[in-house]
Amino acid sequence: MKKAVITGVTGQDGSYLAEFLHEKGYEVHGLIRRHSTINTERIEHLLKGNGNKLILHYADMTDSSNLIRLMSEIKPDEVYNLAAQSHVGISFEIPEYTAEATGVATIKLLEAIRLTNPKCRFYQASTSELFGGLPETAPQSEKTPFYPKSPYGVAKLYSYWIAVNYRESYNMFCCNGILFNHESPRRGENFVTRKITLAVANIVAGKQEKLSLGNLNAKRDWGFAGDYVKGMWMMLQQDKPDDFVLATNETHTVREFVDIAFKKAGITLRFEGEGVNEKAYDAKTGKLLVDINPEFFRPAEVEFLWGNPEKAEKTLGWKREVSFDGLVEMMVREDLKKVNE
Ligand code: NAP
Ligand code: G4F
Repeated sequence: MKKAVITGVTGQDGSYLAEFLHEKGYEVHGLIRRHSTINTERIEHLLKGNGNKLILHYADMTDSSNLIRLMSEIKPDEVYNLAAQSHVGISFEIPEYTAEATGVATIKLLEAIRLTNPKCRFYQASTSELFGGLPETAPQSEKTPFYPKSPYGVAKLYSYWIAVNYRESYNMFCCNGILFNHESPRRGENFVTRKITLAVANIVAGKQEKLSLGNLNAKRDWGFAGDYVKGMWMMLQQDKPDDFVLATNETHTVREFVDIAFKKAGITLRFEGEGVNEKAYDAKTGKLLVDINPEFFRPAEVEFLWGNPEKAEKTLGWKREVSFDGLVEMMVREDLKKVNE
C-alpha cells in the first residue's frame, strides 16, 4: 500500500485529493494545524468512525522540527504540498506571514524530505498567479515568463523555484503543478466564485439584500477542483519529474460568473453604469442586487488569466471534465441546498 502525505488537507483541494487517493488504495496522512475551533468540515466524512480513511497529524508549516519528525516517522511515497495562506487579496494585509507559510515553508518541507526520505515524490501547489496576467502573454503556458503581482504570488515564486532547484541539485522527484483557478462547492467563502454563489442562494432565500464585489472585469480560467486533484496525482506517476499547467483553456470575467450564477437561480440581471458606479438589478423587479465596493479592489490586480493545458493533456492524458457552465450550476445548486438546511 502506497503512503501519501497531504499538507493543507482541511482545504478545498486537500479534501478532494484525500478522497481521490483513498479511492486509489493509498494510506492517506493529512497534516492539520491546531485551531481553537474545529475546522475539519471538508474532511469529516473521511475521519475515524467513518472508516478511518484519513490519518491526521498536527503540524504547522512554519515548524520545521515537526515536519522532520513526521517525514521520518511516516516515510511517505508521495507528499502533496497544498498548505498555504492562499488568499491573494489577504496576502496584501499579511505579507510577512504569507511569505513564511506560502514561501519559506516549502524549503522546510523539502529539507525534511531530503534528510529523511529523499526518494519520496513531491508535488508543489504552484499557481497561475505566478504569471501576473498580462493580456499579451495569454494563453499562459509552462513557457510564459513569471511576473507575480502580490505577496502571495511572490511567495509562490520562491516555492516554485526551490522545488525545481531540489530536482536539479539532489535529483529529487519534484513536480510543480501550475494550476489555474479551480472551484467547487467546498471553495472558501471569501474567494469570488463562492462568495457569488452563496450570495445568490442567500438572496433567493431572502437572507441577504445584495452582493458587493470588487473588480468585475478580471478574467479567470475557472475549472472544477475535483478534476485538478487528479492531475496532481498524474504528475507524480510519470517516469520523470516535470512541471505542468492545468487549466480549461477558457476565460471568463467575474461579471460573466455573476450573470450566469443568478441565471441558474432563475434571476436575470440588468447591468448599468461603469467602474465603481456599476450596478446590477433584477430585470423583472428592478431591485438592486449587485454593486461595487472599492474595499475589494487590490493594490495590484492580475487582470487576465487564460491557461494552455496542452502539455498536461498530451503528456499526462489529463483533461478537465466539468465545463464552466456545469461548475457554476453545481456551486449554485449546492449553496441553494445549504442555505435551506
Ligand atoms: P485553501 O482552501 O485555502 O486551503 C489551504 C490549506 O492550507 C488549509 O488546509 C489550511 O489550513 C492550510 N494552511 C494554511 N497555512 C498553514 C500553516 N501555516 N500550516 C499548516 N497548514 C496551513 O486552498 P486550496 O484552494 O485548497 O488550494 C490548495 C493549494 O493550491 C494552496 O497552496 C493554493 O495556494 C494552491 N492553488 C490553489 C488554486 C485554486 O484555484 N484553488 C490555484 C492554484 C494554486 P486551515 O484549514 O487550518 O486554514
Ligand atoms: O477568487 P479570487 O480571490 O481568486 P484569485 O485572486 O484569482 O486567486 C485564486 O486563484 C489563484 C490561481 O490563479 C490561486 F493561486 C489562489 O490561491 C486563489 O485560489 O479572485 C478572483 C478575481 C480577482 O481578480 C479579484 O480581484 O475576482 C476579483 N474579485 C472581484 N470582487 C474578487 C471580488 N475577489 C474576491 N476574493 N472577492 C471579491 O469581492
